Amino acid sequence: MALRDILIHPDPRLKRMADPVSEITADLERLADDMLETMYNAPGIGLAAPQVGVGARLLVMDCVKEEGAAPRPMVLINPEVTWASEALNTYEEGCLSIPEQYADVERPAEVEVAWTGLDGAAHSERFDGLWATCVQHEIDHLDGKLFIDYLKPLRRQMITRKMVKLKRERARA
Ligand code: K1U
Ligand code: ZN
Repeated sequence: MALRDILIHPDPRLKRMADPVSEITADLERLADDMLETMYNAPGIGLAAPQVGVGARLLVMDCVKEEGAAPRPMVLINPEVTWASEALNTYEEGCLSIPEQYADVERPAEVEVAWTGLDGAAHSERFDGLWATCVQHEIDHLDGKLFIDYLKPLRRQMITRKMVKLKRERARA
């Protein structure tokens, strides 16, 4: 397993629609392992392949937060929201591609998601709470959408300027 570099916004690779995965290969298994390690190391609760520069519809997540609880690493290939609740939930979201910036985002409180697992089997599950927020945030990444795209243009521009500055500073260091 290896840590992968996480792309920082703005980057054109974060704005592209990711391609469906057509075959589960050893490379894809390695990518999923690396992404889980990168996510836990960050630390984060989710990570989508475009964030590590891979334009494939694959995401990982683990929203278990309770101290001492068993982790639940999940790998979702070609995930699709098949049902969304009318009830909405607001959560203060962050993003590993937009470090240290947080904002309230309103999304469906519950979603049902269908996906293919690393074993090639079809899965479907209803998510709520933080899991629902996270899986929608990650599927947005696969569609080239960031949580700041839900904000007013001025706030989005301010955050983007901060990220441009951060990238410039990191490049100099
Ligand atoms: O996709 C990402 O950039 C990961 C992101 C996922 C996410 C966070 C909050 C709401 C929706 C989706 C993160 O993991 S940011 C880091 C974070 O939230 C966190 C870090 C350590 C402990 C708990 C949470
Ligand atoms: Zn994100």
